[in-house]
Amino acid sequence: VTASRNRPADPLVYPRFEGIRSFMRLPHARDLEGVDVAVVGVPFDTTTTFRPGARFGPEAIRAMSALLRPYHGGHGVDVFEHLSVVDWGDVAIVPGNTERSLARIEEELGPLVAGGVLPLVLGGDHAITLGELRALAQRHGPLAVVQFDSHSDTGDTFFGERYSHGTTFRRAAEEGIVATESSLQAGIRGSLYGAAQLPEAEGLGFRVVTAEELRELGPARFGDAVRTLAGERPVFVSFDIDFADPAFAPATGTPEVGGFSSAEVVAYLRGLTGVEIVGFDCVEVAPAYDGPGQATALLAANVTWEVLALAAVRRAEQAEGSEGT
Ligand SMILES: [Mn+2]
Repeated sequence: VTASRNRPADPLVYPRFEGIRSFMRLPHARDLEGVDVAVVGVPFDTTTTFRPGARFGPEAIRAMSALLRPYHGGHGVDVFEHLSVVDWGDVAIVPGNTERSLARIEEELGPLVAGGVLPLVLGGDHAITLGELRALAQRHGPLAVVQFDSHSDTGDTFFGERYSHGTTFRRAAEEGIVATESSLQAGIRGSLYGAAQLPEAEGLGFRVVTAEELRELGPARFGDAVRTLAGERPVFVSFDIDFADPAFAPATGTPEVGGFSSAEVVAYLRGLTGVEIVGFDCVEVAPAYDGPGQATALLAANVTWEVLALAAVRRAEQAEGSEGT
């Protein structure tokens, strides 16, 4: 038990519409003493290939996260009884330069990861994941990746560029920082550049689960598949908001029809209990295209909340286990 546990402003003292919009109105802090989880913004959207604007994702997600309360009814857990959580703020990226931005992400996450802090990253376009994986692999070795996405993001180059939101997971595989044979891409759908695109992802070793296959599988068997594939490997969950249908998440760079409802999103994430999650990001929220109700940013805030709750459940179980010994 930590002496000073960081938790959100009490929503029954300070109404949720009040206060500065850090994630869940958590303390904005860079002191990692006793901290278990840090929410980190990465406002980088230089490599978007259709609609730009994900640089404003972190602020929009933080704004809607003010709606979240500290108790998770689905798992029956008071998240902040088990975890000390801060909002770290944003990584200072380099607008227009992907490789230097990736280096900045890796550099800034390094001390957090080394200190055993779980980083929950708010993007940003999907290129940022490569910087996160580089930082995490230094501590954990090659990670099992669970990628919720409508696209595989395993292209080789895009208009000659090697670093793009469409090439992230090929670069990660080449760098040996993702254990592709333990990794899975779920929700893949939409028109493709050609017949070779998905076989290429599978050729790298990823298990590709199309949207149709995922629907057939359902949340419980999906969770089983993840636990079996990952085995003992630590897991990185990368959630591209375009996994959700544009009816539920219109504000994204490259929307694809035939996606998942917000209820399905929640169900698939809750299926991941017991998974050792060491890193997470929610990417591709481009708030300029959101409706007046900010549904996309609201969903992204809830996706992050679900992963935070999974971490709390796991921590609670570990505490119970160690009490018995
Ligand atoms: Mn993606």
